[in-house]
Amino acid sequence: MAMAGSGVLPAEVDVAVVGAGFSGLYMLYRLRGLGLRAVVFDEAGDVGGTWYWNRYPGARCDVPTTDYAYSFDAQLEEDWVWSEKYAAQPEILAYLQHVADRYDLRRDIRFGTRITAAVWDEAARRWRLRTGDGDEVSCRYYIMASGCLSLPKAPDIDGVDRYRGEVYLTGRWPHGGVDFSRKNVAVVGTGSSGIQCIPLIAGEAARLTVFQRTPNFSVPARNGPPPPDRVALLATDRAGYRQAARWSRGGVPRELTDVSGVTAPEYVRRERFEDAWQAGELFAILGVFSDQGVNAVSNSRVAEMIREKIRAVVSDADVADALSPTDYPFGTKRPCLDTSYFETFNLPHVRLVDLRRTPIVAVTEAGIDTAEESFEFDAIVFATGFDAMTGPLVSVAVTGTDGVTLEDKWQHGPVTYLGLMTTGFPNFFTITGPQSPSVLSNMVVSIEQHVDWIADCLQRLRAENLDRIEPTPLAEAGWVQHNQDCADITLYPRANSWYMGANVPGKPRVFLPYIGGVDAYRRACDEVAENGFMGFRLDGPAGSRCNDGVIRRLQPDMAMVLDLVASLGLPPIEAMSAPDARAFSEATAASRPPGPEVGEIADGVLPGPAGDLAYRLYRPPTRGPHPLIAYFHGGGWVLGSQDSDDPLCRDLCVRTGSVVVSVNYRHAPEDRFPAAADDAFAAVAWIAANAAALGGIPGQLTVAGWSAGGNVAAITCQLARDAGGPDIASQLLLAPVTDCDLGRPSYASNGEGFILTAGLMRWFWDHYADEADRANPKASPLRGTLDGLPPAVVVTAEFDPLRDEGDAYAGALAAAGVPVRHIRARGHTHTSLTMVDVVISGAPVRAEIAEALDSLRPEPARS
Ligand code: NA7
Repeated sequence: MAMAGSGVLPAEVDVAVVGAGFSGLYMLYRLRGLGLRAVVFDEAGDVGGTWYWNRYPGARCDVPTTDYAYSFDAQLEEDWVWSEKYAAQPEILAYLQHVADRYDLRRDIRFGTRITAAVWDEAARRWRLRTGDGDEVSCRYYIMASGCLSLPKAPDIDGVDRYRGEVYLTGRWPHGGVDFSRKNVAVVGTGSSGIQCIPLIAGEAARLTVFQRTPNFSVPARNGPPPPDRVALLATDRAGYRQAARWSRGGVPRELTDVSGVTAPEYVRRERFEDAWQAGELFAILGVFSDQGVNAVSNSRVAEMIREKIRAVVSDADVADALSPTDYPFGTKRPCLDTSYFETFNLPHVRLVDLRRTPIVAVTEAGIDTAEESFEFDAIVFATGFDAMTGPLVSVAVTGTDGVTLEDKWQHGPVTYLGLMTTGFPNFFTITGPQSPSVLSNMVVSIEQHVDWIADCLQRLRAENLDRIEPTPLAEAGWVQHNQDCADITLYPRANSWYMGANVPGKPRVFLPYIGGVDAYRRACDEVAENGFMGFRLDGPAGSRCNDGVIRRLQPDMAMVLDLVASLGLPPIEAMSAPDARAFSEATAASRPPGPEVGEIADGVLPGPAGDLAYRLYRPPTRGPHPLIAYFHGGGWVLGSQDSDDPLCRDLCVRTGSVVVSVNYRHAPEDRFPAAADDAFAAVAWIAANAAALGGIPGQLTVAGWSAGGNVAAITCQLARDAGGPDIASQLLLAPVTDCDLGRPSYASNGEGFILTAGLMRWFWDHYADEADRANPKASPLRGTLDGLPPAVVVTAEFDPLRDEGDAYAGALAAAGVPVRHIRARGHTHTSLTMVDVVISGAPVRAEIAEALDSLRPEPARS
């Protein structure tokens, strides 16, 4: 029998914690270990959190229980043996009760007590909490350990209160259980809770009607004894296994695949899928292909193979159809693990009502009315989900500095730093809060990480005689942006899921959890702590300090590419000879994704000043004539050719609806300055003269280039102006080399670690031009006269050594009266935008480039 904490509620404690589930129990354990005085509040009658409330038949975890367990005490792990691969609710609850007993935690927990309000008192530097009974407690630190899925969604169906029969909510199930035998039962909702309880209720009830609004993807759990391989791994190296979990993507050790669902042959796709299907694990089915979370084609292949499975099980084709999800990518709504879910619909007394065809009109006194039928039931089970992640936090009236409530601050979606704290609410922590990996990970691993981080933080504050911590607006805005960046490269925002807040009417549509991975997240939190709690303001008797900053500015996919490159330990290009460097860059190019399909690709040659120049032409699939783009590749005047920027040229062709003519030019060191610039000018003159024959609209010529190609493009525009032709309508300069001064700040900040290094740039310049020639505007166009040049789109990247000279060129063009669209690619590097279908976050920037080019075209030519 659960016991409320003994004695009177103390008026003052060091720390107050809300919630006595996995988070609250471990938090209390750590706080005690630090010698802090703590009290835990929980509305429930005992420990357990989620596992206290969700007692519906079939309730189980959906991460193997071997992994869904605390790792902080090896002896606890030794002593507790799980009976099943996916333990059922009573066993998980018993485990948490055992933990509470083992560490004597209950004496500091107030059960049956809800915290209704919390107000920050700046003068006292304390939180004042109020309970539902009207009691008050003051604490230095206030921690919400209230869970992500703990506040059931308020029933949003007309007439729910009118119904006279038995009503059950899966998230608030009666302790004595429910007897459905001989009853006519309805279940509303087919999320995890519905999918878990439906087969068991069907086994008991006389009749079962399932009301489904959105079909769900579900995989057979293949429950049974704990997987022997994992048990063996834990037995031989428990510590190593747990450490691997902490540094894994989802909180369960797993080898990541590099097999793409787009390019892998069908037999490989099927084999991988079948293995995952047999494994019966969420992370397996979510990781069949490396790109299924970000690429719609790859994703649709997994989705279709699951639909095949559903069709193979469900005997009625119409029912199979209704049970098959088709309108959101697989995984973007949380997939389920089931035991005989789809089979249940073959039973004669089970019926599926597809609410998309016949929506619920109202709940009546006797049952449920749909648009077509009136149903009567003895009992209705609502498995309609939760106000996820933010709901439990804003359900307490939390008032921070300046009298602002958390609900007000988060009215457009959660705003946090690391999902741990929020500006304006000092000393207030959330365990597995929004914008942390939380629900996308093995919760217990994420809980332990947060609890440990918070405990270590409180320990550091005490050691340094500080007692107030609050994130800065800069750090918080950076984290929110990073979360958004991570979500934006995935397919997740496409679904109406509870991850997006879309299940609760009126809730802002924002992706709630952090999707960058448990490993990446842990690294970020560790770095913050190691860098003097970067992004936090710390105050106390010892004074005040703040190392302000943004912990993650790079686009997340670019960061992954950089990590991969670093892990390969490649030799620097500048240590190679030019031929070796060329061979190396060709070899790397061979393995990249091809870029989008275009209408036609044709190779040709055009006359240059010192011989023919090869070109490759990309024609859009639409009817011509089209605007023309003369394009010059990157490669530091040393590397590359007409097809070395192939994916980018295809992308430019398709996005801008232009014929792209990518022209090769002579390379250094064989042909040094000004060979490249002379070739480019001659090529543009030839393209302009042959515009119609190439399928271009005469007078609609853009001169474009990336990097060194941007350099010769910019110079070509200057030469054409001076020569009185050819006629150039606009210029597109992507991360261009515009000046020989390598002393600009971006060389210092971005000169290492972002693929194009300062050393490599020096090597390029040395190959291309003598010192004496470098300041010549034919090498450094920033030093030329800029008035009278064609309108320009200049793109610079935040983490490019060439950023500042590109910025300077855009600024100087504008100052000279040239119309300029300057696009600053936030979080990107020199190479980001060329890495089509690898750095997915580059796509919106290329879309903006296409839009900018279009806006520079004369009116009639605009698309
Ligand atoms: P979910 O996954 O949010 O599922 C709720 C289900 O209830 C889902 O099928 C909803 O359809 C349905 N629903 C919600 N409101 C209505 C109304 N008004 N009418 C009809 N159907 C409705 O919650 P669960 O409890 O199953 O699972 C939550 C998480 O717990 C789970 O993901 C695991 O992480 C553990 P919808 O899809 O919104 O159309």
